Amino acid sequence: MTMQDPTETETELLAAVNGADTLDALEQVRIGALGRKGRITDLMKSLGGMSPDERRAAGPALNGLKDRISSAIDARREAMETSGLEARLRQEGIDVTLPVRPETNGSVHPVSQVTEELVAIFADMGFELAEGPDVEDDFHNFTALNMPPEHPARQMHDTFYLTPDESGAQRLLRTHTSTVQIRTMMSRPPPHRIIVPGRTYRSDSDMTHTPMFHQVEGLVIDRATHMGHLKGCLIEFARAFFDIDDLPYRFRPSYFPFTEPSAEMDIGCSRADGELRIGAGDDWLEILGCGMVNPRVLENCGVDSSVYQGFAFGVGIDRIAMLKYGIPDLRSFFESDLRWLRHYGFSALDVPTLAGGLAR
Ligand code: 2NM
Repeated sequence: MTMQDPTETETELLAAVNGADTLDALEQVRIGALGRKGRITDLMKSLGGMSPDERRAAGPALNGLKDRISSAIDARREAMETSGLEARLRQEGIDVTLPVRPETNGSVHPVSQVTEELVAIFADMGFELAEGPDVEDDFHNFTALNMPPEHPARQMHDTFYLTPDESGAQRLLRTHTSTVQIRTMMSRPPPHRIIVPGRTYRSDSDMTHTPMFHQVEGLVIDRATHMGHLKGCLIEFARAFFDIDDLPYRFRPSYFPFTEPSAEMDIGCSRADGELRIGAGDDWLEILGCGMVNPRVLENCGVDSSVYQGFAFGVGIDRIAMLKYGIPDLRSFFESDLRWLRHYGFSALDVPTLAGGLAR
């Protein structure tokens, strides 16, 4: 078998590569050159019948030929693919009026949803939203709230203490959002009508307690604010939140260092067959703590308690979210399980209404 001049073969093959004007035609050229019965493959096979000297001369030349043809085919293919894509992009439009795919939507966490509902209800009653830092000091979290260092109520809160700051002052994670009521009363004169949602922390962890939880606290201070205002406001809130006009309620005497008198508010429910039903039955369910702000707290904040008085309250957001939406386990709130979120989460379009229900 006589070997064709590799230079001639190369010229012919390159012409064929550059002459191919479809991907299919280019593939035929590739098979004709490098396939099992291709021209270059044949030339490679002929090396076997050569003398060692001939092979030493022809081998590298053939390998070079094979590489150059391979590269030329790849380059040609790439050029055709690119220009094909560009042609498609020129030709095809995008329909911007098509709806987005719904499965890419996230959902609103029940804590966020209920916070929005609470804020909407109190905003409608004229409350102003106030917020403050999670990392606090002893004064705002305890002392100003009538809990001096030796006060036994300080042990009621198992507090997370941080390393002291540069000045040596003790820092801690706030155990309630009342710190923001203190900051508000110290920063401007009465009257006050604020609602404070936020994260709170206690060193506590079991079925019904997580180390981080959420609270909404409210404060109303004016010249003649009294217990009747407290009751009217909180009854209105509970009925709006649970969306039950004749929701039964009762106020039970209680104790907090920062209020006097203090109370807890219960709403009517039934627990027949282990299922909790709110608004009917002969059982009671605690939903919040409240009271008339202790005059000592007002004085600690520079408010003249012979002129001003008022009430405050605190609601556990996670707890009433569980009650309203039938979520059984508190700890599931903070596990970030997407299946749980898809089940209990809300659409961003579920805007809370003042009646407590959802509008879409
Ligand atoms: C509660 C219950 C009762 C409360 C008191 C104050 C402040 F700062 F004005 F004194 N803020 N929040 C309060 C009163 C909180 O939570 C169960």
